Amino acid sequence: MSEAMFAAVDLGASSGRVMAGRVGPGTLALEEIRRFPNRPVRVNGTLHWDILGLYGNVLDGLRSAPRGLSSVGIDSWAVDYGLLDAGGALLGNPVHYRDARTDGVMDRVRAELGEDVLYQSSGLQFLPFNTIYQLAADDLSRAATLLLIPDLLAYWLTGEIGAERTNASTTGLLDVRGGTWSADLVARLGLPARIFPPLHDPGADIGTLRADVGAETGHGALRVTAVGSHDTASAVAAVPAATDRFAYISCGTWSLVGVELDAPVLTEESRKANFTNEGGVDGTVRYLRNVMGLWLLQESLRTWGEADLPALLAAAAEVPGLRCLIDPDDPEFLPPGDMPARIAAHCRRRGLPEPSTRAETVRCILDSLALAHRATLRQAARLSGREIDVVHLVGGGSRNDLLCRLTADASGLPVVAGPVEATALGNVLAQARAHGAVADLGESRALVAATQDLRRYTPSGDEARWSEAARRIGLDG
Ligand code: ADP
Ligand code: LRH
Repeated sequence: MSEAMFAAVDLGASSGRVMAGRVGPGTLALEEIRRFPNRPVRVNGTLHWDILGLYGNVLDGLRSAPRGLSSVGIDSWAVDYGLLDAGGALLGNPVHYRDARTDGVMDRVRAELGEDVLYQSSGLQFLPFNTIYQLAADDLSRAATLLLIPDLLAYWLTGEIGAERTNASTTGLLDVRGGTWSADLVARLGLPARIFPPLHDPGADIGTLRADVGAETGHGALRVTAVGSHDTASAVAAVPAATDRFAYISCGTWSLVGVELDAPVLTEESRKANFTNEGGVDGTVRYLRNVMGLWLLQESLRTWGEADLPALLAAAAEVPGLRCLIDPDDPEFLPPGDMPARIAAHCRRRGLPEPSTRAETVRCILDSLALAHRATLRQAARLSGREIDVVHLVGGGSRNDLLCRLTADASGLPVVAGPVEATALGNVLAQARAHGAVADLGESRALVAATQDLRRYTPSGDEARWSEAARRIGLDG
């Protein structure tokens, strides 16, 4: 197999990038073409994504990408969408999943349809921002088509309409067993069936760039290939695991903590633990739970107007550990706002010590995330029956040496950190497979393991101390 080059558009909740990936026998190399912040904008009280700004950056990135690409693939954060009218025009700017429009909606829908009906149908964890609850809060009267964010960008690039399955699995409206839109849930919720586009899998050929886009970017009739368009699906596809006895933490704005399975787990215990069965590449199941993640740190930095993350992390490493602790998954931390003040108030309410400096706040966040990682890894293993020998921590959070070390110590499991750009790699590898440059998921992962920078953390063996801390905040897993 000869070498080929692909472009990956990867839009995370905190930043986006366009990468060029070279793939061939023994070769997997990423080059960053363009990186840009992803800043939500509040307009008339509603929190939106700046979707045209993001699309403009994608076009700029493609313009700067090397010629000779075999194709381009797009992934982004999950659940959010744009609506098109009958003429194909975007109806309003997509709303951010952290907007308050879904307040109370999940509880109403759960009461009307029943938790068990929803879980047995979609296998999805209950998060207030799942697409299903956003649609229940939206005005769909003029909507002809619903497109999740990567599908919307693919539509603008190619003119083709469709829904990629891994991301569709985060809507709450995809049948977890059949992989088709759940006509039953759609009908019960009174949603218009017309808006749900035809589904396709990673590897599908979406189409070629529209002539005007080809001319503007200088890439002529470049093909757009479907990838695991849910960023977490692409990240998990690029985990450098050698066997199936692994867990992953896709660690960025969120920590997505779980295992990869062949079949969903839909037990009552799983539903109560709020574990999700999302779609992975090759029909795999991403059995995981959302942990609030580095959002807590991102929002703290934003509140402080602080830019020097490495210095802050170095200071946090000097702070005595496991003193100030929070439950990072408390819903009070979900919306944007003054995170350090919320963290202090959370501790105060529970009669726990409050962090008083920036370094103590950061240490509190990282210790608490490590405890949540520990609890979720244990639950994932117990609920799925999967034995775990190693934890692969990938994404931007894998650059955080302290968090990786604390996660190994807390979980008592070895942590392999990296790659940082697992999502973009998974995106490139899905395209490489579709174009015959890589054989399968196993070969993709072996290529990642052989070519990317990885660090290994061995647990300290201080189990009793972590167990005691976990009990203190009710995160014993
Ligand atoms: P997302 O895809 O959700 O936008 P990323 O995977 O890009 O998230 O990860 C972003 C996170 O990576 C940031 O919130 C930050 O905590 C972490 N990060 C980025 N750079 C560094 C660094 N130099 N050291 C430690 N952590 C870092
Ligand atoms: C991570 C992610 C996660 C979803 C959330 C909305 O970027 O896609 O998997 O739960 O964003």
